[in-house]
Amino acid sequence: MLRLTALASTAVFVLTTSASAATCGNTSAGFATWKTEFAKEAKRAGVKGPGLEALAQAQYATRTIAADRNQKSFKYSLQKFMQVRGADTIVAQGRKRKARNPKFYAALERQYGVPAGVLIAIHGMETAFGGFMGDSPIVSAIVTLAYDCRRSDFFVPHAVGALILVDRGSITSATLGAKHGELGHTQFLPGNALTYGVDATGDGRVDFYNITDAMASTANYLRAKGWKPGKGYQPGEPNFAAIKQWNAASVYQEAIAIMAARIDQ
Ligand SMILES: [Ca+2]
Repeated sequence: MLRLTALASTAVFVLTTSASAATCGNTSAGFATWKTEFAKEAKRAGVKGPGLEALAQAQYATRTIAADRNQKSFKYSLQKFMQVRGADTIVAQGRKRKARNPKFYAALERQYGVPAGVLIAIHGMETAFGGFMGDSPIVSAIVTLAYDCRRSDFFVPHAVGALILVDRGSITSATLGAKHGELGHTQFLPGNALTYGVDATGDGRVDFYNITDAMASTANYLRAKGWKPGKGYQPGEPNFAAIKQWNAASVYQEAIAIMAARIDQ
């Protein structure tokens, strides 16, 4: 959720807003009509049969809208934030995860330049290493946010992204994620999942609920955001800029850098 502002600048689709754009709404009342209108836009953006079917089946996501309207602004100090998010536990578990699977993380660093600590810290922070990846149906959540008038422009490209992910077999109507449609081990928004997803297992499918695909996709995202292999990632060092692209909150960015360094020690 914190990531949304940062990602606003990295929307992956350019959809022409025309007079025919579907009309947003602030209650469930217009949702069915909107879906019919939006299906035309989605089709123009390249969504095929399975994605359009998922759109038709999408339900108005009441819990998502409630969460979206109740977002609190973020005022923790770095120290408090790290305490609340269990940084010490993430570091301790992260070191064990790295020690258990050194070849996997070494291979990711060879390919993308991103060290294990950064990927593991993000994984720990986003979902407690896959322990909780959300309980909201992604397509319904993201389509509802695209329909809702509050931030329609931001979410429309992610809704289209989610429908294309359905077309490609990465997700289905039933796939669960966070309340704003973030999916998988590291909670990509759907449009970013589509752009940066990597099939690292080689089974022909980008599966963000598979740790191999998810971690490679995360490394690929950071690399695409300018990660420089072998350079530092603390504040003031070259790769901190890439971490900033992951999440807009400065305490989150600094916490990731600190935890990553401790895991990489
Ligand atoms: Ca795969």
